[in-house]
Amino acid sequence: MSNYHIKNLEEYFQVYRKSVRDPETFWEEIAEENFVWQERWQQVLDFDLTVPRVNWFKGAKLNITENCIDRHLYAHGSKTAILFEPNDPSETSQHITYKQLHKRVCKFANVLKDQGIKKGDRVCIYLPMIPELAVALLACARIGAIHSVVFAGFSATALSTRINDCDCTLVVTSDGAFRGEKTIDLKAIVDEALGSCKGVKSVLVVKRTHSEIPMVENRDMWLQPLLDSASNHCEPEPMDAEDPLFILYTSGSTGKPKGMVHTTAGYMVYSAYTFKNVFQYREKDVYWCTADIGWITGHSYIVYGPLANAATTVLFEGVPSYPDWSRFWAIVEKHKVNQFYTAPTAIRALAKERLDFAENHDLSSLKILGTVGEPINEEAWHWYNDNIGKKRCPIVDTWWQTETGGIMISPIPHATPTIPTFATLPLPGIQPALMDEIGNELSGNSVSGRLCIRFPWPSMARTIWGDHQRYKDTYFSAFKGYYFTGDGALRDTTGYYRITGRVDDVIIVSGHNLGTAPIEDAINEHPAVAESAIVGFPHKIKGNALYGFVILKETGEQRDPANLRKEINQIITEHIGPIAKLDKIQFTKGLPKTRSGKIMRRILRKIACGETDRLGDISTLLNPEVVDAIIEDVL
Ligand code: 7RM
Repeated sequence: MSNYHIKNLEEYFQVYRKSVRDPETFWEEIAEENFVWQERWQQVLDFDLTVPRVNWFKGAKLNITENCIDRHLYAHGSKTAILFEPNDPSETSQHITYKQLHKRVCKFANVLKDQGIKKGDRVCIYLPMIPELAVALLACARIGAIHSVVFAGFSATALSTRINDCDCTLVVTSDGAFRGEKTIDLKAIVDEALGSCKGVKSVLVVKRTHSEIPMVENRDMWLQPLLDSASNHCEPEPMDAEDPLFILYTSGSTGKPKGMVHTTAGYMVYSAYTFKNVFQYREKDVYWCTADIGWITGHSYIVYGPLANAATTVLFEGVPSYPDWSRFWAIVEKHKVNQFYTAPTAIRALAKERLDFAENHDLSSLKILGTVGEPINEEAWHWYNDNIGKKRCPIVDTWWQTETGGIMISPIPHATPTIPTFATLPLPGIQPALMDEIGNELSGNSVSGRLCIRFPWPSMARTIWGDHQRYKDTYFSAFKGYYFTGDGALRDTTGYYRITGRVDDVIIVSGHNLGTAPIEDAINEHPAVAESAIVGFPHKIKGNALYGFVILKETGEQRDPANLRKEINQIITEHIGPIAKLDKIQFTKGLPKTRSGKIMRRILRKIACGETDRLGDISTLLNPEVVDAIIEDVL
């Protein structure tokens, strides 16, 4: 029996029990048998979750790109590593072999070096979904630079905040991006952002849209000529197991975004292990994850996990609706995709369209379907199962987070029987716990509570960049000795987990995690706005949509509400991006507040959801009378 590849339920239980009984031996065997190391570790695990301090494979030396590329060259050099499918279906797709990927990564790595980038430096990557994006990540990893990918849908303000937070000195971007029918001026956004990023010395620009763009002298350079003259050869930098591999920002419930730091060895081992098992990847399979590499799902399950397993991973530049809603299924047919991984919000959007978009394509290559990002509702699950998987493909409902680095709770296809809306069982090495509100762990089955993890796993984020205290406060303080996820969950009679959603102030809109605080901060900058509070409410396609309660200043009350609504969404678009726009904006005289001055979002949430008859106890409010006023005007 191999720990690395689980094939049936009995094996799962055996492996799981071993992983709990003796986590160190369990992970040590996996690390030893499935990766290449330049130097072996002295200790498998050293940790104290109260500090918190977590070290996996301490003392080991490795380079993740050697594991994702070099070691495959002998047996899989001519195999397609990255299968690029462009936005425009009439543009030819590209098959980048492991050999070609090796060359491209080495060249790019040398260009970074020529720009003075060295181990430990931070590089911001702001690119559309084109091969250079994956190559840029790997090129950073090759030389030990820490990449910080910023999703190319983010605004200039969001970009500059992230560049400054971790002091990036180099930015990789493109002239523009193709997204469906639109062409987006990415470089213009970067130029605007860099107006407030004094630390950035160079900008490397990939040519994609061939738009005319201004180049700033002594800062901006076209990438291609630099690549052309760079050497093919670049030795992989020896990295310590715990050297940071990347920073990826995620919204918090308060304040600025959190730069989650992932380190090298643990992240590699866990993303590779979970990719292999959750998607049951076999040598000739074509695997496709539709996420953007700007999110953790893209990092772990488009780039690192698949490449560490010598897989063929599809990289799609476009959107599901272009040229029409059959695009996903056309791609599945064209490339004979075997594993398909997407988000519930995409499934709901697709399910709303005509069925023949899917029916007109041959989907018989599909073996496994996956979902990630938010709870999947029963209706969407059945639509996916019936019309895409034709009831023959197991659906893996994978629960995890930016902070966890890899999939935590998920079925293993052909081992774990699936039930709609259940992420089912923890993967080997993962020890979930449910807690009640006063911090007691709930034992046994048929319980629900706050979802925590009781023991370290290799790919957990190690800190928040520049703010270890915040890392401790956010994840390790609510329940001493546990990692707190921020999610609620229930464990059913058989021990299966169902994730019920966030218990904090993060709202997931179309699979994007949005903190309410930054959106409120943006709105409050409008000269007519006094105060605001954002809550989520259920939305058929997006999962959740945003509802804003806004108190106007006196000057604002004289103004046309329709114009104000437009301006508020405009400010949000500028500060965060269009994904954070509000679906509903209600102007109100007051917000329900606790005596310590905190807005009671719980009440606003109920109002936004139309559950005004179940507001619960409002007697502790400072101003209970505003509640009735708000209900009267509800949209
Ligand atoms: C991978 C990713 C994390 C949050 C997480 C949950 C929610 C993710 C599921 C899910 C129910 C799922 N990272 N979430 N997957 N909820 N079922 N299968 O999404 O950092 O962007 O978001 O997403 O609330 O805490 S993330």
